[in-house]
Amino acid sequence: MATNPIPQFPSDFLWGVSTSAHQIEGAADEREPSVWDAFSAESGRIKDGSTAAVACDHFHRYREDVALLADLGVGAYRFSIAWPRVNSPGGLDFYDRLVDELAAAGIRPVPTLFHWDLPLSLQEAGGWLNRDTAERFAEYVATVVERLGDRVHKWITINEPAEHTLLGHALGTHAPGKQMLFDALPAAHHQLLGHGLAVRALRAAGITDIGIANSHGPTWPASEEQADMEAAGFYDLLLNRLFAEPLLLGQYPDGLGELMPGGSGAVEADLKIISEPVDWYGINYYAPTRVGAPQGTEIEFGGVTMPAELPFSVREIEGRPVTDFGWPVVPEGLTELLTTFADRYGDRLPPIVITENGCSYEGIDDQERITYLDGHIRALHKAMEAGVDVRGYFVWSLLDNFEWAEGYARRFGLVHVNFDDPADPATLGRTPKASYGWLRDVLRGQSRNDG
Ligand code: GBH
Repeated sequence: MATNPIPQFPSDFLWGVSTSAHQIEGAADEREPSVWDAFSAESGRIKDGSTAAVACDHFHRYREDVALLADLGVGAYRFSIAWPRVNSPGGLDFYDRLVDELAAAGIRPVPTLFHWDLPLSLQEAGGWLNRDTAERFAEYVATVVERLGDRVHKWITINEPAEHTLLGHALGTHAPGKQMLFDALPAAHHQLLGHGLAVRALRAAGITDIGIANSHGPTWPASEEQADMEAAGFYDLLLNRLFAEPLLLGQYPDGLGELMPGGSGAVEADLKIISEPVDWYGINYYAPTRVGAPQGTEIEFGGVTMPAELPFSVREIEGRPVTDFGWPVVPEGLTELLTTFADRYGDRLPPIVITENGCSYEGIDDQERITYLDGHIRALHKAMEAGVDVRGYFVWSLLDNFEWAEGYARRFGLVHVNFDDPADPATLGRTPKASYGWLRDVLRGQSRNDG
């Protein structure tokens, strides 16, 4: 366990925790269905056969959860707004109440407008493979900001379009369960377009604090052999550059634009929208990925099966502790990622916020989570000392929750949620873990300027 105090961060540094709507809210019968409801209902999709129909029942217990945030001492709370709920009568009322509750506790709300739970009706019209979804997204964003924009100043457009493309559309292990491999690229383009249109809708409503939450990580080649280096470069292209460069540079890297719908002319015009400046750039970091040349076989990795025909193969990072999910614990990967981004994009890179970082471990006395967070917060500080402009850090997650295809089997929370026995009155009871107390002490140790 860590004993040295965490170094001091700037007094206006934003400390927070993150969640997402589908993973915690429950109350599925009080909103339209989403792609995740349909996906979870198919047998074999979710490892423990569960659904998020009730999840943490945050929809009904949000006051208790805000009290946990207040006691933790975070300055900000990142949650997501469920588009299928906003589509339902009175759906925005819930977020209205949540935002007021947060304000009363002095916690800054940071909503994400899309965290993977697309309304099923839009999926039936083609979902993110259909360009129209980007336009519908912007209309929905305009409705939300009209209602909440007087009290919510910091916004996130979309969460991890890379993972939603890869897992949801290329490999099919997440909703909407498409296995299209490289034919999934239009889903990436339309999410990026939706992001750009959302930025415009938020600007039109006077919002001046806008970011995105992109999944990024260093890609480590399996060896220095040419075939491994090329495969790793390609993985870096897909995970990092494909999503950073249209936003930051207004262009797709390495000819990927030609694979996007409408041909290069249409893509050129869209890139003007996609590269609408953001005020900060959000990064979700979990671990680096070691990548080598294809091995001609299917590979099981980090809970995902990768087909043999991919032009790369993901390899194990050896000699590291791994989380319950099997992801390696590599804090210095965060320093490397941030300094690499600063080198690559220079002046084009806005200030960064770490919008997610965390790990899955069992148990309430979660010393491994403390070690993980301690290491990553120090690694972040190191990047800042090296000159990278980072303005905030959000832990994934406040609560144990519905971890997508893993169901309730993976616990990322600072707070334990009792999912075990539906007959027990203590079901869904919240118990702060050791890491919660640890983080509270870390936050108390930071000099604060809450202005
Ligand atoms: C995020 O996705 C999501 O935004 C969030 O909803 C989710 O609950 C949370 O993370 C935890 O999963 O096998 O070592 O190569 C994270 C996407 C994809 C990041 C898999 C780590 C594999 C690491 N993750 N990736 S490794």
